[in-house]
Amino acid sequence: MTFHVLTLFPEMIREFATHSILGRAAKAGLVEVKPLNIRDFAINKHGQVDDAPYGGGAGMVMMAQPIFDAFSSLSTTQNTPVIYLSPQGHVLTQARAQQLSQEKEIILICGHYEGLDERIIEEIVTEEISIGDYVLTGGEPAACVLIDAVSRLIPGVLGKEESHQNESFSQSNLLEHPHYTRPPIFRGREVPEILLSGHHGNIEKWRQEEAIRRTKSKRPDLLKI
Ligand code: 4G3
Repeated sequence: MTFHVLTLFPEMIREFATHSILGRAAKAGLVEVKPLNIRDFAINKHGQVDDAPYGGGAGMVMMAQPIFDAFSSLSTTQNTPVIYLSPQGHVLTQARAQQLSQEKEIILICGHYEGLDERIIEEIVTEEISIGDYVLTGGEPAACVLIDAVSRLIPGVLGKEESHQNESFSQSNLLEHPHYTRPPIFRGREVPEILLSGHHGNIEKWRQEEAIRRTKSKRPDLLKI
C-alpha cells in the first residue's frame, strides 16, 4: 500500500515512516510512504505557497495551485481516496482505519496556517478526517497518526508478537484487559493469582470480565453505541 503525502515538511513524514514497525514494513515492501513537497510546485520565484486571505483577517491561506499541481503529478487512479487532515473532518475511528487498510493507494494532504483555499478541497479532496478534537500547528502529525493506524492493519505488518487480534476495538468495542509480566510482586503489588494458575479457561473468562469492567469505568461511552 502506498501513502502519498502532500506536505510542506516532507522530512517530518519521512522520518516518522522509517522507524519501528513502519520502517520494517517499508523494508519488507508492505507499505510505501512517499512525501511530496508542495513547495516544489510553487511557480513564482519566491517559492510562494501561501497568501493573505481574501476578505482580510489574520493568518495565511495555502494556495490552491501548488497543491493542485502536486496532486496532478501523481499517477494515481480515479477513485484513490484524497484525504485532507483537518479539525473539521470526521474523527478517525478504528472502523474507518480498517476500511482504508484495504486501499492500494491513499493521498494525504497536510495543511498549515489557516488551512487550504476552499476550492482545492472542492476540486480534489474526497474526505476530511480529524484525528481528534484539538488543533495542531500542521497536518503532519495527524497524517502520521493515520498512516500508523492504517498500516498496522495491513496483513504482515504486525508480527505474531504484536498481533492485534485481541486488542481494544479490534473485535469489540471493549478496552483491553490489564497486562502483567515479571516479577510476580512489584513494590508489594501482586500479579492477580488467576494469571499464575495455568488454567486457560479461567484466565480467558477473567480477561473478558476485566475488559468489560474497565470499559464501564474508563470509557462508558463505548458501550452506549
Ligand atoms: C486545516 C489536523 C489544517 C485547518 C490538522 C489547521 C488538527 C488536526 C490545520 C486548520 C491540524 C486534527 C492544521 N490540526 N485534529 N492543523 O486532525 O485550521
